[in-house]
Amino acid sequence: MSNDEQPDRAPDDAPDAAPDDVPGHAPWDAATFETRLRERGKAYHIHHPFNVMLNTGGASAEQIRGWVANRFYYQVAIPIKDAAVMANCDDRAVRREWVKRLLDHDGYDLDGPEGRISDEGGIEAWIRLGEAVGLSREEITDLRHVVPGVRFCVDAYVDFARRRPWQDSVCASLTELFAPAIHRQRLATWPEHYPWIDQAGLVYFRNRVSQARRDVDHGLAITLAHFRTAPEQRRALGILDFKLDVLWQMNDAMAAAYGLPGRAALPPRDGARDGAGERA
Ligand code: AHQ
Repeated sequence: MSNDEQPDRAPDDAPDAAPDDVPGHAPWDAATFETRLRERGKAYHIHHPFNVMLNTGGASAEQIRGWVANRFYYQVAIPIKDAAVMANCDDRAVRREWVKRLLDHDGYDLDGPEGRISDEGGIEAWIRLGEAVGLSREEITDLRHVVPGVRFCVDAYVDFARRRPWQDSVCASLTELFAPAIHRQRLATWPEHYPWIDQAGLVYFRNRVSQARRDVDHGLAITLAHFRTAPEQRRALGILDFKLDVLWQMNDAMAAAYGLPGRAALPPRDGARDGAGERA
């Protein structure tokens, strides 16, 4: 069953179902709809055991390096995903705002009326995070550490943005409703738990706190305005559930590869790729 025919992901017996969640009910007003979206935060990957391990000081240097190297694949996919959203979007005002997300990650060098403005971008900042945790630029950027499960999750997200109406991708980006908390959590805990990591490497998280807020203000307004009928609003919850699954499953794959407290990592597969073959 393709995603497009996928039934609403919010089953009527969902734990947060309320009488107005049953088919045929009237659409939620904007405040209620926003509350329903925010209630999904219970499934956000801040609660995943791998993230809890990272942010409570339980991670080894190898687990941190594995997380940074694997999440790099997600980071470099974000501007590609956002370019797909823009390619599908026929609304210039939306694109004028959405393009900021690409620039946040890819960086820019622009000649403005007051002279040149430039920023190295979030991808470069993530590489600096990688170097701060002991990875080389080369082993970060050649993706040698990215495990198949992370790759599949990220590729599914990019493919979603390429195939679905741009408003669906705007809705999917709303996992960032919960992102400022996870970035603040890292900024608050990593220096104490991992003093060996140069704090200059944490600048990505610092930048994302405000960028995520700006993204969410824009994405939430579009989502609340676009998904109007009750079935559309339930479908929006299903889209958010899909993206929450993307983030959660990435952590599952990293936990399998690098272990959790009290749980050993799964042995690497025999004949693991040596990088010689071109990715399909
Ligand atoms: O660094 C992150 C980022 O730039 C984005 C863009 C946004 C999207 O378009 O889906 N989501 C997102 C996220 C980022 N960081 C994640 C993290 O845990 O560091 C969280 C993730 C998100 O909440 O979707």
